[in-house]
Amino acid sequence: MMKFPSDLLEALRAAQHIAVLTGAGASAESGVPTFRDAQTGLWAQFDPEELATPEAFRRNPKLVWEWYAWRRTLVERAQPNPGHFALVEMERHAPQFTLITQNVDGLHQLAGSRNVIELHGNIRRYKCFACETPHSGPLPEGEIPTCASCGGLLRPDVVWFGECLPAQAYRVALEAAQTCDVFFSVGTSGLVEPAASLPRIARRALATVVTINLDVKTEWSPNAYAIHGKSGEVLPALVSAAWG
Ligand code: BV8
Ligand code: ZN
Repeated sequence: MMKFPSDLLEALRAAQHIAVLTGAGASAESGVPTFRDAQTGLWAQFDPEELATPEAFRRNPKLVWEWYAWRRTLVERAQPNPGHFALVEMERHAPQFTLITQNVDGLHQLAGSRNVIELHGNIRRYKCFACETPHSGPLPEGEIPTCASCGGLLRPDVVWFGECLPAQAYRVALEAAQTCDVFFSVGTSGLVEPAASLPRIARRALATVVTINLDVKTEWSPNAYAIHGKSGEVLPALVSAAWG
């Protein structure tokens, strides 16, 4: 049975507003490869930061399209894991709860989380590369489907490197980091800006910050808790320790 410091459990129970930022590590136990090791097999020779850019799509739309189609099949096979469900449970206990995700797999919504802030879009949605019109319904056949209104190429509705985040999504995420009582950073390498700054902003705003990751050593300091472990194991244990 995992043990947690009593002051952390008290902070969770007393929190008016809990904010959570998730990264690829939160979906790893659902079988979705994390962003940086998503390059297994066929894609081992590509750098995701090279493929996830508008330049790559302009240069070689077919390659980028195939990469996303491959990742989408992995996502469509994936099911939410106990970490996703623990966040649904946590949302029930916090008077105010803001779930911010960098993930594009839609697994939080599938688990039952309600207002999910998708900072980097969603691989299950498409839009036109030329006119940005969102595409709805099944994808038209063909090598690269085209836009019904302007004939431009369709692209995944995700935020590529060098592209701005959806303004409203980022505004809500920033506001949550600045005003929440407890901020969780779950399964993210903290490399990609501006999402990576959110935990620092929360810390500066005197929130209690909880980091759950495989690449941290467990250490508890006042209002800053690093917990080494798998999010699919730590989150359910923490939620039941705090709220029974
Ligand atoms: C922007 C969607 C303003 C696409 C993603 C130079 C030139 C141009 C830009 C920049 C530059 N320098 C910096 C920038 C900004 C750039 C950036 O930050 N680059 C980095 C790489 C240096 N950011 C941007 O471009 C952003 N836009 O800044 O706009 C602007 C405009 C114009 C010009 C300049 C600036 C847009 C960034 C969004 C990119 N899109 N995804 C797609 O998915 O294909 S980012 C992608 O990587 C993911 O979405 C994810 O968000 C991100 C980070 O990955 P993580 O989620 O952290 O996953 P990772 O694999 O890295 O780590 C997994 C972690 O989980 C690890 O720590 C591991 O230990 C842990 N883990 C594993 N298993 C578990 C676990 N933990 C717990 N339990 C487990 N079971
Ligand atoms: Zn179009």
